Amino acid sequence: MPRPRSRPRILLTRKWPSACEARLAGDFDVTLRQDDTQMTAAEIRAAMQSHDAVCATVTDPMGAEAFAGGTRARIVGNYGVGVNHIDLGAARAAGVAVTNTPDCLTEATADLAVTLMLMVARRAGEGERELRAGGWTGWRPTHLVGRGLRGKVLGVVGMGRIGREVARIARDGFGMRVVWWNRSDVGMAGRMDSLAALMAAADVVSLHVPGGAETDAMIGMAELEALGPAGILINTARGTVVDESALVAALRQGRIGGAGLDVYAREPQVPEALRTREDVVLLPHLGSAVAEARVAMGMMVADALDAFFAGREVATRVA
Ligand code: 8YV
Repeated sequence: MPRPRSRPRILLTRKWPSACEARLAGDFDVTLRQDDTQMTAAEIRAAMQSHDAVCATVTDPMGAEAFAGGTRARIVGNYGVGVNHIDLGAARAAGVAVTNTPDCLTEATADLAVTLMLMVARRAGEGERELRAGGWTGWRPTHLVGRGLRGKVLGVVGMGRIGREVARIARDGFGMRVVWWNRSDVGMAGRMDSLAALMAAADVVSLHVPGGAETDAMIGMAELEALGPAGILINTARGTVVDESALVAALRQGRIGGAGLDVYAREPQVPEALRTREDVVLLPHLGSAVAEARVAMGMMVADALDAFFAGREVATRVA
């Protein structure tokens, strides 16, 4: 049967799980970029002129220029919860709606923060690298001895959905005491008066604030010094939340004990000064990389587009 011509034209900037692509293809006239390369700002701008909806990801630069001078696109469906790569003010001014994918990736991202915590504390990355390089000479009592998490203090910075889930796992699963810091009160025990107080109280700090101007370089040398020489920093939020140069300096100078990172200020660039250190665990932005979560994210974007083009309320609208 020929497809009606009036179907909205939508672009997926990256390859999505097949089930999501198939569903979108059933509802819309879909442009798929199967080469799955990162788009440039100019390509995004052109896509906003040639499509009714652009389904973006964290790799797509959507600054003011993407919305400048009016666009054919009336909605950006972001595949991901973080929208710091999208100029929401410019979108609003241009009358373009923006949606995101909350909730469905909370557990996946929280689990990865805990994975990093354990990997750093138990020196799992060091051990794996040593073994693969053929350097393991056999068991010995003093080999790669790490630290336990039980009874230690976890400091959660940002008590949104993901921060709260990390706190729950740490408390219920590892017997950690949880302190937290957040712009607003979330009504749980352990609230600290300031970020400085949290950094000083915690053995492990996990970051769960959004990216963007408000949190840019929120963790600098003063915060890292307060965490102390045995302290561990975990970042699954956005790379820009941490001053990467200060982090490298703090690690070099022994001012903190280690770090577990999933995100970086200039992805996919990771400073060599971090890549060559044994006391850091580095993952390539895998927070939501769980099959079920990735399908749920795509379906959530599809729900948003269906509702939007049918003129219904969109539950996941952020602009
Ligand atoms: C996503 C994330 O996979 O949802 C987010 O904000 O950081 C990731 O886990 C990514 O943003 C895809 O756009």
